[in-house]
Amino acid sequence: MATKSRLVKNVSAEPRNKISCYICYARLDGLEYAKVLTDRLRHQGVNVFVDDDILPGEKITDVIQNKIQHADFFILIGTPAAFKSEWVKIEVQFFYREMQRSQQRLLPIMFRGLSGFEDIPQFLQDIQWLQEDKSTLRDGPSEQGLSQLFHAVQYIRESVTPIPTRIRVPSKPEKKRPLNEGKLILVGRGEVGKTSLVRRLTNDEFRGDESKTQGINITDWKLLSGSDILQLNVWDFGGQEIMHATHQFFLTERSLYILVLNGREGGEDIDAEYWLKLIESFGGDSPVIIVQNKIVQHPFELNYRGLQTRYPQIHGFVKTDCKDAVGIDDLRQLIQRVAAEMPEIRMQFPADWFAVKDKLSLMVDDFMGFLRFRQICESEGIQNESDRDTLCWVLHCLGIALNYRDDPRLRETSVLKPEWVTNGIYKIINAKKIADRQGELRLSDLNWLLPRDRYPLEKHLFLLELMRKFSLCFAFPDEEDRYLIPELLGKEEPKVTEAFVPDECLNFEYHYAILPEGLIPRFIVRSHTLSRNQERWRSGVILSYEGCKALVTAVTAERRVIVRVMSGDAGARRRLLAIIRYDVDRINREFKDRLDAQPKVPLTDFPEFSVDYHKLVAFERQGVETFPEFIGQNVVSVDVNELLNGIDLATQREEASNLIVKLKSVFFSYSHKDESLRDELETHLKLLQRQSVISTWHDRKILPGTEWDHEIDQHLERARIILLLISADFIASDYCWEKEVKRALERHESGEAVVIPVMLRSCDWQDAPFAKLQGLPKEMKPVKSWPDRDAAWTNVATGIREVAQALK
Ligand SMILES: Nc1nc2c(ncn2[C@@H]2O[C@H](COP(=O)(O)OP(=O)(O)OP(=O)(O)O)[C@@H](O)[C@H]2O)c(=O)[nH]1
Ligand SMILES: [Mg+2]
Repeated sequence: MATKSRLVKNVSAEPRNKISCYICYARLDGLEYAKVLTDRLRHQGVNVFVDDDILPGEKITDVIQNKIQHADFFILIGTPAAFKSEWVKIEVQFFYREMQRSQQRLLPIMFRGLSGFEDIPQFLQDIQWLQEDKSTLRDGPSEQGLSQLFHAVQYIRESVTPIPTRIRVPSKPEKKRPLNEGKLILVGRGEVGKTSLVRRLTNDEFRGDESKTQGINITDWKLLSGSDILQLNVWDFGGQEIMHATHQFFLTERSLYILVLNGREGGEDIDAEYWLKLIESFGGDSPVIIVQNKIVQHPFELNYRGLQTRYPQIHGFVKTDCKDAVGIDDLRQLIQRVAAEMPEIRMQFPADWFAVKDKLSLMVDDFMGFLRFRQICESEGIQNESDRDTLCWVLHCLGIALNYRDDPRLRETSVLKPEWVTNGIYKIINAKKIADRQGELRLSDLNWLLPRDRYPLEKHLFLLELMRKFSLCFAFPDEEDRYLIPELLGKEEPKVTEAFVPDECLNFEYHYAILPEGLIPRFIVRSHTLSRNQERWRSGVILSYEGCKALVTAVTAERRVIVRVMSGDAGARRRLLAIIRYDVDRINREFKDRLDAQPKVPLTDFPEFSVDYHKLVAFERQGVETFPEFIGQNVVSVDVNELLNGIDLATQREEASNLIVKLKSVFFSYSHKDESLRDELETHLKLLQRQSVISTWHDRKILPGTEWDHEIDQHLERARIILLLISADFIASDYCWEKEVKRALERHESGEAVVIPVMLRSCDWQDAPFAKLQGLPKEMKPVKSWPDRDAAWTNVATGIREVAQALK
């Protein structure tokens, strides 16, 4: 008993300004950590109680209870053994009881990479744990962990007000203050006075000879809001059209937009709509202020109410003149008011977030990898992943480090210098050599297009993928390193289009509610084998197939895509149209039907009038043979069958509606050296795909990140038809030979699949194991040796169709 009272007395005798703690741990796996932690805390002047200073003869539970009662906080070393230990359980129970009565704090520590936490009591689960690496159990607490603990101790020591029972372990004393920083973006056509406005707002000066802004100018502008200073990072974009393409990268959300308009050329409301749509699509619901500049020289009015109804994010209109300093104060005040109300600008920002932001603002690099960002965050004590993500997003919106984190192909890189992106992309879209190649570019072209010191190899893909995200380029299907840059195609429609007189063509149209600019470039990349050596321009393309030619062109003003097929025989024309429709339908689906595309069939005698394709098909199913249509001043009778048969034969429409369930999967086994021939064959098989006779698969369809050999195996196992594309390279390829051919022939033998050798190039194949199989094209004459390549492919496609249709 005496011993007990001595101990109690000792404990109580500790000076009250000395912080005390109790360390709870399991000997089995927490001893090392507890020992080092005890030393380090004692070294910091903390009075530490552990259970090994119990004297012989003392009643253990009494002593423990006493120590816990007198500790300011309770450190729990949460190892798996701890949660199974009866002693730990008792200690935690004591603490829990104590916690109800007094102001004790709990500091639990957990170890990453360990399991066995299923038994944690509920009250421990909803508390912030300090995280350590499991290696610290062997090596002792990390410096990071200790510093967090010391912060917590400090926090307790400095607190005057009663401390909440369960404190969150702060990474540093959690001092937050408002960010008071935001991004102000000026947009508008060239020479409307954007730069002049920035100069007036920030310095109150005006230059009559302001030069055109090249790219982007960024200025810091500080303005007073109550007792706070707000910093706005002002982004002033060059307004010339060539730059619009790259500006979209920087039109971020949660920014304040100033749209500058002039009244000189008329059509200001339309101009306003154009920019407001652009702001809306990139900036979301960011606030917008509309400035009517040069108002003294060219006064003009806008439909305020109409605009504001359609774009509720408009926060006001101001008439200004930079030369005469008219309206500048009003604009300044409005900016200040709107900015001060933006929650993003006012958000509470922890001290360590400020530290990261300041570090990044001072960096001279053009870009930064995600790993580097993580290191910087960690060095400032930001460990938590979701904190890091939020900070990353805020830095993006502020324009300090742009990171397109929604896109897995882009999120690894943050752009620190916007001109790094814009200069690189201008170099690409201004390359004459690429323009000469009809805008086709390979990833490897960036080696000579871009200076290596500023654009290292590993960043080339980032630039192209960024362009792709913003529809500045389009990837060819199944060839991830090959792109089309529409900017490098001519704008003007070539003269050959005049030959496509509607009366002499097979006509088809798509009418759209919204016709996106990227539709034709998307179509070009999909159908590229058919437009090789033909004309391509920004809004259209000529295709060639089996002796016929097709014109596919977008008429932006009417929101239509027009298809005209001429020459060749009727069957070939229908086949080409079917291929075109297959591709256009696929693209329309990529836009998830937001475009509301309506396929239309122009009337044979009045090609300027068209009827709904789906309506015709429905009439046909219901047995309606003719129906009246109002044309100009007259009513004409439309023959359903005649009109539809011009597009595709009744038998094919029937097949299309019946065959879906019987779709046969086709697997291509080929050498990568024959890629372009495989491409051509696939184009010719589109007709069968459109009619839902087959679906095709080859290894270029493997998504990045998947196990390719597993994918290949799966598709090979599932295929009903296996095409062996024969050439000397195919025969020489070990993989094709040993894996694919072997397995294909086994499946053929067992009747599960049909193997068809397709002779691409002449080679020695007579002794090959597939020599006894029926091959294509006829007489096994290599596709490359046919004088008419289309005829060879048609022969192959017909053979495949017959096999597919004969399969049950
Ligand atoms: N009279 C008058 N002239 C102006 C005003 N604002 C700008 N200017 C003149 O208009 C011309 C274009 O002004 P900028 O400020 O360079 O226009 P910008 O929109 O920045 O042009 P870009 O950088 O090419 O997009 C310059 O010669 C300016 O001096 C104005 O309010 N009144
Ligand atoms: Mg300018």
